This record gives sequence, structure tokens and C-alpha cells, in this order.
Amino acid sequence: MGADVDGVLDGAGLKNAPVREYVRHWAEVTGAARVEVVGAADDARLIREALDAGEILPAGEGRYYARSYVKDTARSEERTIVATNDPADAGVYNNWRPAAEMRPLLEERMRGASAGKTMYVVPYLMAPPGSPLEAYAAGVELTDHRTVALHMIRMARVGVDHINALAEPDSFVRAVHVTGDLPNLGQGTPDDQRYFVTVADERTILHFGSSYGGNALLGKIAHGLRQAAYDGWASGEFLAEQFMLLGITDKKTGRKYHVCGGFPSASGKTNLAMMLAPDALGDRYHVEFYGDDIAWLWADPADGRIHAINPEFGVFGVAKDTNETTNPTALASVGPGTGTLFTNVAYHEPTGEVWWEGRTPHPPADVAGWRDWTGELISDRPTDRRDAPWAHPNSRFTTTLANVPNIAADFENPRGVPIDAIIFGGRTRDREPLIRAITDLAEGVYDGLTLGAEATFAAEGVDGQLRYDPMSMRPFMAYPEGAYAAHWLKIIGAAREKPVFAHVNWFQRDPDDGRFLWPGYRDNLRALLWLVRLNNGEVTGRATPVGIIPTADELELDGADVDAGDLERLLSIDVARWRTEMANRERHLAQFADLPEPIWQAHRRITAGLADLPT
Ligand code: OXD
Ligand code: MN
Repeated sequence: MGADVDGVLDGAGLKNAPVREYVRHWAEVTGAARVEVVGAADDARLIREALDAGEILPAGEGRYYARSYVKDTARSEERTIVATNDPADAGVYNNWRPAAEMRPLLEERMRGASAGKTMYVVPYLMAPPGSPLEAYAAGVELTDHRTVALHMIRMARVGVDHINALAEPDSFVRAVHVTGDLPNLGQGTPDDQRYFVTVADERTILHFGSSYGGNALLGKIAHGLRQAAYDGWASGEFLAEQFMLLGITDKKTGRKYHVCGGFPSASGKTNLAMMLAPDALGDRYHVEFYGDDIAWLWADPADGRIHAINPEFGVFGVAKDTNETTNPTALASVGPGTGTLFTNVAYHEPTGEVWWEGRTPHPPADVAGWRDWTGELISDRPTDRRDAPWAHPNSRFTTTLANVPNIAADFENPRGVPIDAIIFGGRTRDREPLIRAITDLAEGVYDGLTLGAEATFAAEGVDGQLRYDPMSMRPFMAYPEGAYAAHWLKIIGAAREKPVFAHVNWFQRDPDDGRFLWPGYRDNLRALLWLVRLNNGEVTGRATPVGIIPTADELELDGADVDAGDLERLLSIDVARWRTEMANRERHLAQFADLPEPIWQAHRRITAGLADLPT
């Protein structure tokens, strides 16, 4: 590289010696023409530069729009690998490979691949400063893509102070992102050149061949989930999960409850996280947002409870179907002046307006000036593409947490918040009731391990069979599933006052006409309120082998539009379907080596309980 790296690092006040060494090494390998250190204060300048370079376009006051390369619009699970130096770290889902094989391979891919480009040095922290987990939260992303740096400023706390102040200067995650020559990487072909590797026991992330957020914002999924899950296990200290986190305040009693939980994709996790109380209950309850995608959980010795933080600083949300009904909070958080970056939505060139499927029931009637996510003018589309979506189904908005109108006042509290309930929710048309509470730890962990959602298309799965997604962590699993289950039992088991578990399902349908039985969205709060009441001993529900289910009169239904017949179905279990499901679960769990005996006991106990019930 031509420029003087040390001079640049000195100028930016970057003092951490191992970080400086790391930057020098990768500047050399990637052949970047320039190095630049980025902090949050650089945002306005970087935005101007990106606008001037045409990398982003204006999308109304203080909002911006970018398109990614057409074959680079989503995470690639097949190309994502967890590598370590110990073959015993191989699990069913982590795509394990030896570190000694992957490191040189990635160095080779990255060699000279940033020639002519700037390498942005992005020091970041994935935790509120002062958190007991701060030692696992610092990282330095090196990226050759300016828009990635802009996203990182929204999604993480970014600046040199986070790494200059490290108690152990070497304790940062090395996170290298090289975009590569996107049109020539053979995405999705047998000659795919992309590699997204977390060398977990070396705390090094090497991602080559994408600028899409899920592959390129390394603080988020690669560090915040895969690396952190591995660190949490290796240290024995914490869990890192793909969980949303929210708070519910009962204004009458002044008590506040915190709920976190995992949902496979397309099961409404962001909408739930950003939910408001239904109008009829708004005088009494206030719902606050903490996070929509990641939570780190640990047992706090001071109060004996499980605490959680959202390690992120922003939201990288799916735009599709976000509207005034499904998620008004999200719309407000991407409004004028928020600095939001939109990616791969549709764009109206004359005004900078954006649109996505589900934003309004129909696309704008006057198509003049509208371009789809690929940049094609809608008016120029040939007949065979006339009905194609305007926005990519995985189009996104990126905004900071502080822009979310109901962000919790204490979202930056380094101690996190005490967790009252951990919920899992799939998307199941029958069998799963609205909510079933689980008070036994092993049964709760078992429920998370058997989480899944119905295959979306008939071709993807056998009718009614789930695509299992343990704890919604299938794409992010960093170490073997048996050890993962044991680690869950250990961390939650260490709490003196344990959270209650629950399984929720907003997606039951009428077997005759297929309509949804439950109104969903804001009304989902009603199920969570029942859960906290159960935990407080204010209601008792009805015991079943799969958990405690509310009785119809225990649910607060004031102002809800649910008829009595639907409610009965929502609060019942289909024993025959459950028995079939237990056989599927047995096959699913049998894949995992060394699954702790308490998990198998939970499985057998529930199976036996179902066998005893009349159908
Ligand atoms: C995901 C995301 O891909 O949160 O799960 O972006
Ligand atoms: Mn996610």
C-alpha cells in the first residue's frame, strides 16, 4: 500500500498496539491503496462522499438509498463456515472446517483484492460501555466498502476509544471484510468463490465476496452471534442468541417485566419487538423496545437473575410488509432526519421516495420515475417481468436504536435488564396453541431446541413438518448442539430466580377457510400479559403435557376481536398431531451428539404425557 499506515493511525489517535499491527498486516495483504480510521463523528462526511460517488442516493431529508449487486442480496448459509483448531467443535449446523485450512485459503482470496480501494478501519463495541460482557464485545472491522462503514456506524458503537481503552489490548475481534469482484464470483454456482468464515478459537472473522449487510456488517451476525456464542461457551459465562428483547410496564402496579425470545425468520420477530399495546390496554400497559435481533444473557450474581443486553446499536430490519398496521414503530424510526439507509427497496428518482411490497396494498399508481431494486424503470419492464416485485423480498432499512420511538429509557444500562420470560415462537398452522408456558428448565431448553417453522413452500418440506431451527440459531450455531444444550442448562440453571419459558404461535389457521384465528400484531401483548401473570401466581391456567395453557377467561381480551369458537381452538392442543410431532422431534434430536440426559428425559416425559391423553 502506498500510504503511510502508521501516519494515518497516529492521526486518528489509534494507540492500541496489537490493533495497529493487525491493520498493517491486512493493508499489506489486501493491497488497499489507502487506510482510513472511522468513528461515528465521520458519518456526515462519509455520507457526503458516498453521495458524490453515487454509491448512495438521497431518499428524502436525512435518508439514503443503495442497491446491492443483484446476486448479492442475502446471507449465504452454504458459504458460511465456523472454523477452529479442534475437530471436536464440529456440530450438525456449524459447517465446521479446520482453521489451518481456512485461514490460508481466505488470505489467498483476499490478497491484492482491495487494490485501488480505501480500507476503512472501523473499531466497534457490541455492548453498552461498562457492561460485564464488555471484554467480549470489542472488535475492529476492516472493510473496503464505504457503505458497509456507514452501516456499521448505525449498527454498532464505533470509534477508537472503544479499543484504545481495552484492559487487554489484544482482546478485540479481528473482523476482515473484502468485497471482491462481485460480478465474477460465481454466486450460487459450483464455482462459488465466496467464503464467510469465523475462526472462532482465534477470534478472527474473514468474509470475502459480498457487500450485503448480513455477510458484511461483521459486528452483527458474525461477531454478535457466532463469535459471541463461541466465546460465551468457551468462557462459560454467557449465551449469545438471535433474540428480540422488550419491556412491559404495568402502569397500575409500577412493575416492569422483560421478555426475550427467538423466532425463525418470517415469524414476526421484529414486529413483536417493536409492538405497541393495543388501544384498549394502552392506559395500563406501556411496551418498550430494547432490540429486535440479538441478546446476550448471563446470570447476574448480584440479584441471582438472568440479565440481558442487546449488543447492537441499531436495527437492520426487513422492509417487506412493514406498514402502519404491522409495525408503525418501525415506520417512525425510518422517518425524515433519522439517517436511515434503505437497501434494495424500490426508488422514485424524481422525489427520492421509497416503496416496498406491503408498504401499501398496491404499488404507486403512477409508475413514472419509479425504479425497482435492480435499478430498472418499472415503465420499461418487459411483459414477462411486469408483475415481479418492485423491492427485493430481503430489502432492508438500517436505523439506530435511538430513532425507535418507544426505545427503552435504560437501553444503554450496562447491567442489562432482568429477564422474566424467555419465549420461542414458530409459524404453525395447527397443533401449537396461542401460548403454552413451561416452568421446568430442561423442558424450556428442550422447547427451544425443537423450535421450527413450517416449510414455506410445499416443495421444501413434508406437509406439516417443521424445518427445525433450534432457538432460531440454526444459521448461527458456532459449536456442537449437545454442548449448546448443556451450556443453556448451565447458564439459566445458575440463576436463583429463573425466568419462565413459553412457546407462542400467532399463526394458527381455520382448517376450513385458512384464515388466521388470532389477530396478531399488537394483540400479541395479551398472550405475554397472561404469561407474566402466571409467573406472578395471579392465574393458574390449565396443565397439559406440553405446558400450561391459558383458560379463555384468563386472557385479557378487552377490545380484541376474537370469537369464542376461535378462542377455544387457539387454547387447545391437537393430541394426534402432537404425537406425530414427537416422533419427528426424536429424529431431530438424535442428530445431536452428547445431548444432555435432562433434555432426553424432558422429551420422554412429554411423550409419555401425550400417550396418556385421550385423542
Ligand atoms: C438475519 C438478520 O439475517 O438479522 O437474521 O439480518
Ligand atoms: Mn436475524
